[in-house]
Amino acid sequence: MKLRYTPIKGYVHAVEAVINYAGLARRIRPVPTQPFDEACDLWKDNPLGTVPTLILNNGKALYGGPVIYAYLDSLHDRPKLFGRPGSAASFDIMRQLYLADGLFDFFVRVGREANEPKKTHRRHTVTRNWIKVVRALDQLNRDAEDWTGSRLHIGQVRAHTSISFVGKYVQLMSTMINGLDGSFDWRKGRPALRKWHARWAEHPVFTTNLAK
Ligand SMILES: N[C@@H](CCC(=O)N[C@@H](CS)C(=O)NCC(=O)O)C(=O)O
Repeated sequence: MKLRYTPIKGYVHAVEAVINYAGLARRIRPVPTQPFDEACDLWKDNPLGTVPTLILNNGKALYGGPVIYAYLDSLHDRPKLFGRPGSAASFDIMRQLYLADGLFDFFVRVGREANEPKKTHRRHTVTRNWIKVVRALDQLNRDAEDWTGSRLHIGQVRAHTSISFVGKYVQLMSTMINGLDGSFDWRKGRPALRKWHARWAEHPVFTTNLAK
């Protein structure tokens, strides 16, 4: 299989974590892809032109991170990251996946302002998107109160990778974007999430890199 991804450190992390968990690294060839490059032919595999996109061995493509995670989760015999299909728990796991994936997407939307000349930054757009990041973190902190001792699931995998990405880039982004506070620390006021994130930070699922 080929995985088309953006070679920004941390960006492809959730797919990597699922690949690590599932033990599938040998079956996947990472293909660096720049979706914002005019000449990029990603649209031939995925009309939406988004990464990640996974090209299966039969040539068919899967796109949308959560779709790819679900497919990869079907390929291993370990406890399933998506839980038991159809169970109440599985829907709550998917809700957390959607939340953590959305957190990441809204953070990226804030970051996209950096592509515009600084004086035309739309403060209202930055504020509106940023508040969603903050509220998603608050909800994940409430969810994390139940995560201690629970088996790793896809909501947690996406939460861990999204939060790490925010922590890694918020300060840098604030230097490029009007109205973004670079002193923001997602750990402050979110003790359950902080403790849980630290507990998994050095786990090979999250530290083994597929994409160079
Ligand atoms: N959460 C979504 C995000 C997909 C997404 O928007 N990826 C961005 C990463 S830069 C992209 O490819 N954008 C290309 C574009 O907006 O044209 C997923 O996991 O599929």
